[in-house]
Amino acid sequence: MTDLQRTLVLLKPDAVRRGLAGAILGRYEAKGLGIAALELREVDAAMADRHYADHVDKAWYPPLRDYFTSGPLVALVLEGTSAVDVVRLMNGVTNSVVADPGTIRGDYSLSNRENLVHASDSVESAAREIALWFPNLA
Ligand code: FUP
Repeated sequence: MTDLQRTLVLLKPDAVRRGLAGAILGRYEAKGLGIAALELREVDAAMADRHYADHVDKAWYPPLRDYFTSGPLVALVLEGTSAVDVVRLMNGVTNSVVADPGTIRGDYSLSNRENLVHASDSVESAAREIALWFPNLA
């Protein structure tokens, strides 16, 4: 059975600012994931709210939105076998302080907010997020 999936990945503004976009992208490529789309993007507050629709009412959302819109990010779609779960494992858990060494967050971040990367958390989320960020992707 093949399990070819696509997932929406963001190299968030801290990744670009810190010059880590290439190193992070290289990890995904070395794993064997393919790039289906990739674009440097400036994100406004309305786009942040659409992307984080599940979080907009949370107390920690306003500073998250400020961070998310603080500079350019790299939006991309990765594809490959079990891409949704594979990328989440590579990224590590949300709070980088406790993310496993060897994961992107575990190796490069010490923050629960500025944690470098976003990746869709399910096939359903991936479909929604890919449609939001890359509406013209076939
Ligand atoms: P993740 O799927 O790992 O990106 O995590 P969530 O969807 O739960 O949260 C989205 C983003 O909100 C995280 F990447 C970081 C931020 N966040 C905070 O700023 N504070 C929190 O307490 C939890 C998450």
